[in-house]
Amino acid sequence: MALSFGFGSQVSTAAPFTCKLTDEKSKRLRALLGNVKLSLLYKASVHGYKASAFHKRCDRQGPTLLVAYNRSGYIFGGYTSVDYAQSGQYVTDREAFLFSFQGKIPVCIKINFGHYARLDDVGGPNFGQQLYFCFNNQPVVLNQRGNAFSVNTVTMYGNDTQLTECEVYKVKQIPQVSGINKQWRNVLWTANRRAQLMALIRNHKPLMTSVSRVRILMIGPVGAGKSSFFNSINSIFMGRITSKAMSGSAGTSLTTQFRTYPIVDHHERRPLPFVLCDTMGLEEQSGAGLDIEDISSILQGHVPDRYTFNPMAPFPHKEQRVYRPASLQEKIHCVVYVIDSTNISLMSSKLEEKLASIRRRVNALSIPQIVLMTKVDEACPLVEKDLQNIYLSSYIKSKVQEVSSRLGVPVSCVLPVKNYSQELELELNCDVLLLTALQQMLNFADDYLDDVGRVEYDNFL
Ligand SMILES: Nc1nc2c(ncn2[C@@H]2O[C@H](COP(=O)(O)OP(=O)(O)OP(=O)(O)O)[C@@H](O)[C@H]2O)c(=O)[nH]1
Ligand SMILES: [Mg+2]
Repeated sequence: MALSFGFGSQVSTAAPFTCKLTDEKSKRLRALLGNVKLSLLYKASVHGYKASAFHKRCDRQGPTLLVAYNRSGYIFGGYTSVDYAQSGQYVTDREAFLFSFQGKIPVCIKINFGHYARLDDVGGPNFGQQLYFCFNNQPVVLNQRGNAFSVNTVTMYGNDTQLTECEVYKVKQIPQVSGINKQWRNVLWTANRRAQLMALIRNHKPLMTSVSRVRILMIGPVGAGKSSFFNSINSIFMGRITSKAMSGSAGTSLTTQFRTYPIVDHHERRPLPFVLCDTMGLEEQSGAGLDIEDISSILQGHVPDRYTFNPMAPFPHKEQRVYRPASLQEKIHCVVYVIDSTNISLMSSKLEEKLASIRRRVNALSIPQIVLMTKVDEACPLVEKDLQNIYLSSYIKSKVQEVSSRLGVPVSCVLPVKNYSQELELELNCDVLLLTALQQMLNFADDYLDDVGRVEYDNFL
C-alpha cells in the first residue's frame, strides 16, 4: 500500500519514505513555480544513485524539481518543465533554471538564451550538459564548463562535489480556484490605465510654483538598474526603446558622472515635470563607488550635471559656489534606492551599513524615500513568463518584505519593476509597472514640497 506523508499540504510522498526538504524550503521553492504541489518521486539515499534507478521513477512524469544536498550543507538543484524520457535528444526548455539556497532564499539562475536545457540521455539528471547530478552513478555533482547556465560553483555548492542526498519531485500545477492566489497589490494591466498614468504624469504640477520640475535621485549598488530605469521611462515617453544613458555590466560602475536627465514627452513636445538624476553605483569598500559625502552634496543641490565622481575625493565643497545656497528647484525632492531583486540576499553587511548611513542623511533632510526593486523577471520564473504574475508571486512578495526589512523602508514604499533591458519594442505590462512607480515618486516629491511649504508658512507667521 502506498503511504502518503510529507510536510505541509503541498508536499507529498507516494511511497513510504520521507522528504528531506523542509516545509519552509519547499514553500520557498514552490513560490518560484506558481501554485504547485510537489510529490517525491526519487530519493537517491533510498533508491540508489544509479541513473537507471532515477529514470525508473522520474521518466515521463512531466515537470520535475531536483533538490540536492552536499556534505557542506548546501541545498541546490534545478527545475525542468520537460519530461525525462531517455530520448537521446537535446531539450529546449526556456523555463529551466538552477537554484541554490542562500540562507532562507533560493537564488535562481535562469537558463541563458539560445542554449539547450539538457541532453535527455540515459545518464543521471543533467542541466545544460553542464551540471551533472549523481554523475557516473555516484553521489557526486560535476560541473563541466559550459554556457547554458552562469554557474558559480562556490556560491552554488561551496565547491563541495560530494552529495549526501538527491531528491526529485514531480511538480504539479494546482488548478486555480478563485481567491487562492490573490493579488497582493492591485494593478490594472490595460492600455487605458497606461494612458491614464501617462496623462497624470504629464499634467502633474509640483505643489510649489518655485519648482517647475521635481528632482528624483537614484542611488544604488553597481549594476542595479539605475540608468536602465531612466532609459525605460525615457523610452515610454519617446514611444520607442531608447538608451541615452549608458547601461550594462562591468565590475565597477558604468556610470561615472552625475547626470540630471529631463525627459521630453514626444507627443506634446514639451519637458515633463520631473528630472531623473543618475549616479555612480555604490560599492561596499570605502574609497570605491559613489561616496556618501557626494550624496549629501547632491541632496542639497550643489552638484552640477555631468560632474565626474572621484571616489577618492568627494565633491569639492569649498572651491565652488557653495556660498550661494541652492534653490529649492536644485535640491532633491525624492530619493529612490534602486536594488536588484536577484541580489538582495547576497547584499553584504558593509553595503547594507553604507545604505543605512545614506538613509540617516536623507532622513535628516526629511526627503521621502522609495525602493525600486528591479529585475523581477530574472528573480522569478513565473514573472519572467508573464509580468502580470508579479503580484501573484509569493516569491516576489518575500523579496519585497526582505528588502523592506534590510533597508528599513516600509513595505508599501517598495516598488518592484522590470526595466527595459533586451526588448526592441515597448510592452504594455512593463510600462504600467514603471509608470506606477514613477507616479508614486511624483506623489512623494509633492509630500516633501508640501512639508517645505508648511515650514516656510510657519516661519512667515
Ligand atoms: N532582466 C533585467 N535586466 C535589467 C533590469 N534592469 C537593468 N537590467 C540590466 O542590468 C544591467 C545593469 O543595468 P544598469 O542600468 O547599467 O545599472 P546601473 O545601476 O546604472 O549600474 P552602474 O551605473 O554600473 O552603477 C544592464 O545589463 C541592464 O540591461 C531589469 O529590470 N531586468
Ligand atoms: Mg548606471
